[in-house]
Amino acid sequence: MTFENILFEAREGVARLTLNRPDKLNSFNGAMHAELRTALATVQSDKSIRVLVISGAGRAFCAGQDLADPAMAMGPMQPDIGNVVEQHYKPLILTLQSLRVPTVAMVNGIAAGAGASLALACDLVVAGRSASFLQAFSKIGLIPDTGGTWFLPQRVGMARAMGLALLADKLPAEKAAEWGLIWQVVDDSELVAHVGKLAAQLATMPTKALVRTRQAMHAAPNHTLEQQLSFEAGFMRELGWCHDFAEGSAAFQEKRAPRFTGE
Ligand code: T3D
Repeated sequence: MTFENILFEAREGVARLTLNRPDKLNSFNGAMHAELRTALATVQSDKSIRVLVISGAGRAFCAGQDLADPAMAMGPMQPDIGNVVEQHYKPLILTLQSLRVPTVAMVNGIAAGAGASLALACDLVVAGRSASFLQAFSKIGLIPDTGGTWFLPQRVGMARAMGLALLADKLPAEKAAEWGLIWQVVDDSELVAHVGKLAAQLATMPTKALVRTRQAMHAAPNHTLEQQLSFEAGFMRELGWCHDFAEGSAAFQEKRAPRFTGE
């Protein structure tokens, strides 16, 4: 599959999507959004894919919205930024959150604005030690969108979320891990190999169970404990009828490694 603003490849169960506008720090433009939709549709439909890794080309992960892209309704003649958010960023995040495979953000450099939100929308965020997270929005008179106001307080609590959002200071990767914003930080030189191993591991795991785990975790804040227990029971019922549960249980009894298929 050939794209102009992203790179996309799938091998051995691992799909790798790389934002590829390095001279613009991989900021989003309209064409990139269209290509992302196509790539994510492939991940959703290709059953051989068991995990998605998102990263950025060059020195950044993603600097958010391309502030110079005229097609994205910036400027006084087309001021409906809300429409851009509805048309591009909202579906991007909803698609990622409902994806049928686990997702990993490999944050190789700065993740700013909607780029930070993109990373936080992934199930696991692993950053290189020199990476950082920047809620750039208040610097240009906007709010943390692309799910930023949803992800931030859930991960780091209201006090830190407000500090990050209002003051728009860069949060270094190590501090982000310490605060629970992201899963892990590793040395820059080890990032690609580390995430490669992590992705290979996820690609052999019971995919449906991983995705139902994501869905259950995200549903929890809107449920009472009793509702959540019922919600969990529904997923357990479904998973109990799946191949991977039968295989996992059999492998345990037979004292061997399971061969999960994602089904
Ligand atoms: O339509 C809508 O707006 C709705 C959606 C909004 C969602 C959002 O994401 S709003 C937030 C948008 N993002 C930002 O405000 C971040 C802007 N960028 C920066 O603050 C800085 O570039 C960084 C802190 C991310 C990195 O700084 P630094 O010093 O490492 O790099 P730099 O020199 O600023 O940038 C390098 C190049 O990338 C530069 O181009 P040049 O001068 O070499 O030709 C710079 O203009 C370009 N670049 C960086 N970010 C963006 C960008 N170009 C377009 N859009 C960007 N967001």
